[in-house]
Amino acid sequence: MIAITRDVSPAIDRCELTHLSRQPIDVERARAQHRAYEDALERLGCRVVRLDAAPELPDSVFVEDTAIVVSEVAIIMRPGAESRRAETASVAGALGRYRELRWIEEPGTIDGGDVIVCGRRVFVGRSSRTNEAGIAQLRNMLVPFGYRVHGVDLRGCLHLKSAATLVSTDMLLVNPAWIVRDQFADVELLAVAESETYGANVLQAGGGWIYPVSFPRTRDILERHGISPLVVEVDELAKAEGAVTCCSLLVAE
Ligand code: CIR
Repeated sequence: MIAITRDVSPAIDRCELTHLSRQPIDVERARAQHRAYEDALERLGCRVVRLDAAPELPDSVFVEDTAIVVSEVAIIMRPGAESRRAETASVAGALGRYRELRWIEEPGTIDGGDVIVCGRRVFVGRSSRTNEAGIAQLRNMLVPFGYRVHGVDLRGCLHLKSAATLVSTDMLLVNPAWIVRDQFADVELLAVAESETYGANVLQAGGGWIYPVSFPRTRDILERHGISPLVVEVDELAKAEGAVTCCSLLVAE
C-alpha cells in the first residue's frame, strides 16, 4: 500500500474554514504531528510518498480531497472551494504513476472527503463542496467498473468523512447526528460517543487503523469491537478542519 501525503504548507493558517472559527496554527507543531502521522502509516505497512509543501496552497496537506483511487482508475476531483483547485495538478502527477487518470470537470465539484468506497458501493455526500453534477460524473466513470454510486445527505459537518468512515468493508464509524442512517442500508453503523462529535474520522490503512488521541471514549468503543488503532495527535491540523483520513491518499499496489 502506498500512502501519498503532502507536507504542511507554511500558509496553513490561511486555510478554508466552514464550521470552526480561526485560531492561530503553529506550523512547526502541525508539521511534527504530520510526521508522526506518516510514521504511523509506515508502521502499518504503507510506503509513504510525500509531495513537497505548496507555499501558495494553504490546504494542500489535505490530499484526500484531491482524488479518489480505486483498483481500476484514479479520479482527480474538482474541489468545491476555488482556493483548493490548484492542488490537484501535483497529486495527479504522482497518481499517474500508479493508475490511469480521469478528471471531474466543470460544472461538477467533488471533494474526496465526501467519498466513501465501501466494496463496490460508493457513498458520496451532498455537501457544500460536492454537487449533483460532480456525483453524476463520478457515477458515469465508476459504473462501467461495476460500482454503484449513491448520493447521501449530511448535515452539520464539512464532509461525509467528518460524519462516517470505514472501519472494515461492511462497518462504518459514524456520528448519527450528521448522517441519514437509512441511506447506508446493509452497512453496520458503529456510533461515536455522544460527547465526541468529531470522533467519526478513523483511517483504515495497511494492516490497521489510525485514530486521534482526542477521542478516548470512542476509542474504547472501537477497542470493544476488536479495533485497536494507532493513536496520533492531530489537534494542530484539526484547527484547519482536518482529521486523519484527509492527510493521505491510499493506493493499493
Ligand atoms: C477545507 O476546508 O477544505 C480544509 N480546511 C479542510 C479539509 C479537510 N478535508 C477532509 O476532511 N477531507
